[in-house]
Amino acid sequence: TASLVGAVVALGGCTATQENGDAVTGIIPAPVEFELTHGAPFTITDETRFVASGDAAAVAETFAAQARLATGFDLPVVDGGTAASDIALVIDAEAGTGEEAYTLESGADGVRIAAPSPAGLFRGTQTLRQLLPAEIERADASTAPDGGWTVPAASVADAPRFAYRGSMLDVARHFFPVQDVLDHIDRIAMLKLNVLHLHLTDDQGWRLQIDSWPQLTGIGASTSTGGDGGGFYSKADYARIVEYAAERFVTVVPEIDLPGHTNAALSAYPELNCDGVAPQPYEGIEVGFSSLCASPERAEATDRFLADVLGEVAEMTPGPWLHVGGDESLATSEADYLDLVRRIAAAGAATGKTVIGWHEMGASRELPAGTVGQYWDFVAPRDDAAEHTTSFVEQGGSVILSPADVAYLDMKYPDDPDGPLGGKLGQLWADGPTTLEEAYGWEPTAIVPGLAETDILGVEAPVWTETLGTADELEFMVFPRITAIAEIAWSPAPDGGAARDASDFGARLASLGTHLDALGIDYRKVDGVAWV
Ligand code: TNX
Repeated sequence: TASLVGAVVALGGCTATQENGDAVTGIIPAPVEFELTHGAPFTITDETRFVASGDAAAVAETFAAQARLATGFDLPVVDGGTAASDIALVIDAEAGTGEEAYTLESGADGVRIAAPSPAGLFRGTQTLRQLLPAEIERADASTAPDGGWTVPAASVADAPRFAYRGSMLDVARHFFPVQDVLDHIDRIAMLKLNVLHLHLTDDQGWRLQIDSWPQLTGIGASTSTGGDGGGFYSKADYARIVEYAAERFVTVVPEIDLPGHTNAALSAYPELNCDGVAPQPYEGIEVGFSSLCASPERAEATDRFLADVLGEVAEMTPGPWLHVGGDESLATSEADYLDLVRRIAAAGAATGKTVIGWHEMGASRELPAGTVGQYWDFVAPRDDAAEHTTSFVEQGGSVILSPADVAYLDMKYPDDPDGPLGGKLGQLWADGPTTLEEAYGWEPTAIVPGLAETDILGVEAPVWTETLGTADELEFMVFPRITAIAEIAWSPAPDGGAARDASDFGARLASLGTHLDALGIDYRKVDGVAWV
C-alpha cells in the first residue's frame, strides 16, 4: 500500500498542496484547478468587510458569523464598494457551470469568490476556510495565529464531480442530540458534502415525531442498542436540523427503514404485526429479524401506516428525496418483500418525493420511475448486488455508491484495540478493518459493471452506530476517513484511469488535521499521515 506520508512540495496544476511558511496549506477535496499565484497574501484585519448583496449576503453572513468568533473583528456584511481589505462574494453566471461551481481569487487586492448560485458561493467559502489558519475554527478569539489571518495568493476554479455527496448518520441504534447533528453538519459542509442522510428508524429505536402515530416515539423511542437510553427529534428539532443544514447548502434525506429493521415500530403498534402481538423493544445488534406484515388482513393498517408516516416525513422535509430503506429484510419471504416494496415505494412516490432505497430494492421491477438505489455491497460485488443495482438504472433511476468495505465509517481501523477509546468501537463484517488508503483508493465507476458516470448520482459514507454511543466515539470513527470519501465524491478522477495520488492527499490531510484539532474533533490520527 502506498504510504500517505507525502513530501510537502509546491505543486502546480490541480493539486492543492503547498509550502506556506512552516504550515502546509492543503484543500480537501482537491479543487479542479488550484494555483498559487505567488503574489502577496491577503490578510483579514479589523478593517475587513464582507461585500455581498442579495442572496450572496446570507452566505457571507454564515461565514462571517464564525470568523467574528475566531478573530474578534467586526467583519460587517455590506452591500457594495469593495476595498483591498475586503472579501467579496459575487453571483456571476460566468463563474462556472452548475449549481455548486465557484471561482476564488485571493491576494493583496482582496478575496473575490464568484459563483453562478449561492450554493457555489458557499462551497467557495469552505475553500477559503481551509486556506485560512486553523485558528479560524475556534469559538473564541483567544488564540490568534502568529502570522495573522493570512490567505495565500491563489486562484481556484472548482466544481463537483457528483451532484450527491452524502454522509449518513445512524441515529436509530444510538440517539444523538440535535447539537451533535448540527456539529456534524458543519464538519461535513467543510468537506463540501451536500447531503445529510439521517437513518431515523431501526429495530432499536424510532427517532422522529409522527403526529398520526404517536406511540412510534411514545414507545419506540425509549430504547437504543445496549440499553443506553433513547430519544427522538420533535418536529421542531427536525426543522432546526433542516434549517441549519440548508444554511450550509446541505440537504437532509430522511430514512424510514422498511419493511425490515422495524422492531421499534412493531413494538409500538400491535396492528402492524401479522400475529397482532407487539414484540418487546430490542437493544441488541442483530439485523434481519423484523418485518412489516404483507398479509391482506393487515393491509389496511400497514398501508395507512405507510401513507401517514411517509406523508408526514415528506411534509417536514424540503429536500427532494425520501429514503425508504429496503435493506436486509431477511425475515420477509421473497414474495412478501416484493409486495411490500411495491407498496412502500408507491407510498413514498405518492408524497411527491424521489424515492431512495438500499440496493436490495432493485429486486422489484415495479419501482416508481426515477427511484434511486444505494449500493452497499463490497468494491467487488457479491451475490445479486450488482444486478439489483443496475435494476434501478433500467427503471429510469440512478445510483448512490456506498461500498461497505471502503465507505462504511463504522468499520474498525486496522490497529484499533488499544486506541484511546478502547477496542469496542466499530465492526469488522465488511471484509475486516478499513484503512485510510482503502477509503481513498476506489473509483465509483469501477464498482458495478455497466454503470456509467451519468448513472451515478453520487457517493455516500454511512456511519452505523451499534458500537458508537457518544459524539466523541462518532468523531473518532468518522474522521479522517470521511475526508477520503468526500474527495472521491467531489474531485475529478485522474486521467486515464490512474490511481489518485495518496501521498498528495496525505499531505493535505495533515493540513486539514490542524483545522480538525482547532474544532476540537477527537479524530483517529492514523499511521502514515504526518499529522502536524
Ligand atoms: C449493515 S448495509 C446494515 C446496517 C448495519 C451495518 C453495520 C445496510 C444497508 N445495513 O443495518 O448497521 O451493516 O455495519
